[in-house]
Amino acid sequence: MSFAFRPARRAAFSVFSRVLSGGLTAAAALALPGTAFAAQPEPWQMGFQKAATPMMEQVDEFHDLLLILITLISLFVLALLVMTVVKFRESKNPTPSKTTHNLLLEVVWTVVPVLILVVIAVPSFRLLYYTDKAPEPTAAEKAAGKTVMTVKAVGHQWYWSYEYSTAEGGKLRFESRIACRGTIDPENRKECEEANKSFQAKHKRDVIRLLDVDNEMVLPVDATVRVYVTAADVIHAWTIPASGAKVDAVPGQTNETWVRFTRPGWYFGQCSEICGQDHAFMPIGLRVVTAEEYKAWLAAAWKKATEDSDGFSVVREPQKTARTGTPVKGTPARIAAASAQR
Ligand SMILES: [Cu+2]
Repeated sequence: MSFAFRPARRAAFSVFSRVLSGGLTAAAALALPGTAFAAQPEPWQMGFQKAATPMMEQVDEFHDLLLILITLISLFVLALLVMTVVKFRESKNPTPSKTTHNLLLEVVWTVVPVLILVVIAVPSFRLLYYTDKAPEPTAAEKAAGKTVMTVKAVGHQWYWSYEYSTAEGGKLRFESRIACRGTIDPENRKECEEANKSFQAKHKRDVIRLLDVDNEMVLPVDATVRVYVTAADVIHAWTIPASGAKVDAVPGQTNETWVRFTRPGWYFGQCSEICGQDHAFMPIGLRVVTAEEYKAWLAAAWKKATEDSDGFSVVREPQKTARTGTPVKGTPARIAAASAQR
């Protein structure tokens, strides 16, 4: 999808976006030495984070269209106001007109705003439908073996958990909690420092306070990923600004969005629904890697899951127990424990 204003927009915004993206890249390089790209909020940031998915590129374009429209409308209204104040001031216009109706004027000021709304509504609805469902792979992509990957994100008070479908006969589940953000308690401080040191050793960079997590979500670059979002307790919202995806995580309901990251790097978001006292401390950390790196990560994560370690576990399909017939969900250990109790 491309809007008709695109060439004009390019001219008007190229300088602005170049300054912005230049600033972002420089700041990202400072924050994350050795990392290609990181999407996170920056001090004095003026615009959106740099788009990393086709969806966010379209959000940017729609935003720019609206910016042009509201600027033109504001300038027009300002011009009318100035004209009225100057031309119809008391000294210049001592006997005001008593006109109350003007058919042509009334038709114009009704029809023109309607047309403006239509101009906004068409790309708006197109974008809404585009963000709603992951596009099915084209014939060429299917021939190349490309499919739509599915990941489930579950909001909890106050962390996220992710479930990946695997070919191993079970789902990979892991918990993603905020990396230690500092503490004044001397006992916990030691633990915190150690956790952050092992983070540094693993990722070759410092922890970004309030945005980094212990177990980040990992996705392959250029893969279409359908993200199912739900919650286990109260309403949360899963979002990564650079991807354009933002969807409510509602208990008992599964919402859907999708992402396709066009370049590797780190991407960060935060729960965007006021969900309780630690709402600010359940960030979303995502690392986008090459297909090979993803395979290696998945194999290592699956190994950890089968060992039930480090917050990683395997979710089997619900199994029915012989006595009660009630399905039991959870890790192999939990299913075995529940079966033993019955
Ligand atoms: Cu939340």
